[in-house]
Amino acid sequence: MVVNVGVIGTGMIGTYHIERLSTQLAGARVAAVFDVAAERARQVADSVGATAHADAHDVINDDGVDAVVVASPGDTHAEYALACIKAGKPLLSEKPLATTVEDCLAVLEAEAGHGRRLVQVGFMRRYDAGYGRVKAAVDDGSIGEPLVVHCVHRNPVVPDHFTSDMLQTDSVIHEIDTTRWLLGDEIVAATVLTPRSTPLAAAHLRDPQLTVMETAAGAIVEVEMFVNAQYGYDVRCEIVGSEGTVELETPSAVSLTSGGRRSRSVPVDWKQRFGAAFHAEFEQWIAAAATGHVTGPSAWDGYAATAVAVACVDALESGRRVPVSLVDQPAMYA
Ligand code: ISE
Repeated sequence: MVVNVGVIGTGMIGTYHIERLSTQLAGARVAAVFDVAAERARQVADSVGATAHADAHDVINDDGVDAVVVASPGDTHAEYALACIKAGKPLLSEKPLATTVEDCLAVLEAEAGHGRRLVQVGFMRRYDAGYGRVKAAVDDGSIGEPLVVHCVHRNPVVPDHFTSDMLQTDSVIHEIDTTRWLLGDEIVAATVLTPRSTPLAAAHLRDPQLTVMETAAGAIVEVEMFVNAQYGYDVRCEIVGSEGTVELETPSAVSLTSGGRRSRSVPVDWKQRFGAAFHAEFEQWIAAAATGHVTGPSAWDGYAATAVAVACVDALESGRRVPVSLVDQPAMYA
């Protein structure tokens, strides 16, 4: 079966997904697209033989569309997730599921009303082979009880529209999700420290930021988030446990020894670092969408991540430790 996919948003991440769906994945084709930039949407649609619609809801309600990828700006995600659930179509929503806790809860309620999962949130790091090995080591007890998680997340540069809050809502949100998933534990409080900013960041930006999160089981997670690190794209994660530690390796990094020096390469950007993870994520989602049984990171995961990210923004702005409390988990996500 070929899954006919509608894509909402033909910006950078949307076109990245469209290219993969059109040229690299068996079992899927892009049938329809929408973007507020209509001319760009038309060009992208023409290049893959899809229809460009004038409204995102026309993509969702197109009878020729079986499943939807939402890659528009974050504050539109909840509206489109609700429309997909109403239409009974599986969707892969880029993170965040929604920008507010209230909107996330509305999506949870709608999905519960539908009675089975339709929503997958694009936390692609869960499909990275290295993170998978870290999780296996935690799950099989190799490191004992997880006590501390050290994370580094560095981007070489960010676009001008990037704000201080986005270090949390757009970037640290990956560590929020991977921590919950790796430890099988919820985050219950967050504090954000701000060292002096790099002179290479835009004047309005607090960069870097150090986020310290506490989990329900008592582990501490610290994330150094730095979006103007210049030298490359660098994501690290080490979990210190009661009986050992496990550390994420950067896949296919090259170690070069020459002229009395040894050096290792660093990925240039998130596409290079996580391209294989995006591929695995889409392969799995297409197979799931074909059966109508969605299995990846859920609307609950999207809700929990947004709840923590919102607390992190509050912690950043107030300088205080901000507790996080979640509603009871509906049975369908257990
Ligand atoms: C961006 O939106 C991503 O999702 C990247 O994976 C992350 O590294 C970056 O910091 C975000 O801005």
